[in-house]
Amino acid sequence: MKINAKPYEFEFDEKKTALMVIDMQRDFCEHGGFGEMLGNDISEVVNIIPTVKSVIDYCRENNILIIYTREGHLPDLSDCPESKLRRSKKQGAGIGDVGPMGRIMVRGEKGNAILDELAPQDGDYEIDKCGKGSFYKTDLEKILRDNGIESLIFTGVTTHVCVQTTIREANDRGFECLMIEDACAAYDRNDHLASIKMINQQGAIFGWTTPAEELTGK
Ligand code: TIU
Repeated sequence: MKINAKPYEFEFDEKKTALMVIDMQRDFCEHGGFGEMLGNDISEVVNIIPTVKSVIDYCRENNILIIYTREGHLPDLSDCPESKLRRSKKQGAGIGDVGPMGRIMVRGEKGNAILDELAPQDGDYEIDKCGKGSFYKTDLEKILRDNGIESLIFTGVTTHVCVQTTIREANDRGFECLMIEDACAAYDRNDHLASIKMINQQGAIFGWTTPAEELTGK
């Protein structure tokens, strides 16, 4: 299949493609979550939820493998670098402390969960990660290789942090990456727009970008 994208058409085989839904968690998308506690306005992120849903629905209908990620830490915080812990506390959002949605950024807590309206279903993969990139200390690369995946479609938050870090990691591992522009968001729109420019420059240096309608037809 070929779709319009920047910097040129993106070609992929649905059977060798996976959809990545990056960190669409309460912690990044709802009031009282980690993202807001860090000092961000969540409105840009809230705005993309229906578009992310439309991309997920399209992928389900077309039997494209769906992989969800969640950023969070083990309850004993043994997978949280001291630097990340220290900086989170300095910002007033101490990882492991009790916040409005349970222990902040801890796996299994309310804030760590994927939004109800985008909930994973049987047959989807769910990956817990402790870093911004989805490959770091996870089974993601093995899952992709075992499923014969060559291309990745990206949705999620935040564009310039976890989405772009994962695209860079995937690109270095030889995957063809397509970022869905209006199904990704940063808290600051300028960071989002800058990320799009970084990804699709220099003849797809990290990958391609396109609006959701080019994929879903909606
Ligand atoms: N703070 C911010 O922009 N993002 C994160 O901390 N994590 C993700 O991007 N998921």
